[in-house]
Amino acid sequence: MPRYAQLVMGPAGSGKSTYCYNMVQHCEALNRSVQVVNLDPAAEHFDYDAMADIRELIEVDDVMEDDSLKFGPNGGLVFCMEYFANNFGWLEECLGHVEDDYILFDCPGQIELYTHLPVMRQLAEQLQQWEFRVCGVFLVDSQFMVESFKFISGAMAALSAMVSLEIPQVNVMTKMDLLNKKAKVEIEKYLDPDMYSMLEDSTDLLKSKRFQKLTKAICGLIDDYSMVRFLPFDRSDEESVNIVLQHIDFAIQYGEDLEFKEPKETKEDNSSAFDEYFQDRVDE
Ligand SMILES: Nc1nc2c(ncn2[C@@H]2O[C@H](COP(=O)(O)OP(=O)(O)OP(=O)(O)O)[C@@H](O)[C@H]2O)c(=O)[nH]1
Ligand SMILES: [Mg+2]
Repeated sequence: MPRYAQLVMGPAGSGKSTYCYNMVQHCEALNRSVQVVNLDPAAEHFDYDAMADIRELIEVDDVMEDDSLKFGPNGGLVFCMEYFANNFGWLEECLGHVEDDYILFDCPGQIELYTHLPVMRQLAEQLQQWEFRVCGVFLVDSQFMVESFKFISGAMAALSAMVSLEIPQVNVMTKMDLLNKKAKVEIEKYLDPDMYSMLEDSTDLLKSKRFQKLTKAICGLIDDYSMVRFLPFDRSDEESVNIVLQHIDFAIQYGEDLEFKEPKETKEDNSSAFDEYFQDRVDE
């Protein structure tokens, strides 16, 4: 039986720990057992019950207090993650081996972990060796995505993680519940964007021809990868949580080998819910 994992990644404060908590709640309502592992050695607070916590292995504060190392918070975090990568045996022991287990890994927010440091890739490879089917879930805060420039930057960060990890990835825009009506309509074009119209928005603002050319090349690159779709995550709307879960399940083929279990609450068919999500919000 395969095992299933979500690597919940994204910049600092994008909502990773909250996503894990909301996803566990949602899965419990569906009578699905999902566990969370905290992989942030600097975590101060999260609402879920962690099945394993990296702080039992190593903590950033301890590393920073070590006078022989002299690290600040970011260097300390990198040190912790490298230490973790050299001690995957700790994680193996914590995980044990439960058939068809489904685990969310709440990762740290330092963006360099997803751009050029090898540890997240090593983790993904290690999980695959332990028979996990792994999906990257890259979160970006919707508050920072409502302008073309910000969107391009968020999409580049997500692309960078996708290229460096080489696992299926679902991109998610979080905190949709915080957007007002107007912003919800505005953001629709960023969920499944046409990079070329976005390019026009950006180039109007750019005076320098060189920057226009660079922006065009970046938009072309994002378009070539066809990975710019973001799913909206609104924790106050079960349907939007369910759509995100369905996409991830599909990416890791969750459920193919499972026996059917009756969900606690009967859900309606959500096949067209993604398209209807915004219409409902606008109609409200
Ligand atoms: N309204 C709302 N607030 C959210 C949501 N997700 C996260 N937040 C808030 O955003 C802040 C950061 O959320 P976290 O879940 O800690 O974010 P994180 O990505 O785990 O942060 P780091 O681990 O520090 O990188 C907290 O104050 C959360 O309460 C959401 O979907 N809606
Ligand atoms: Mg967190």
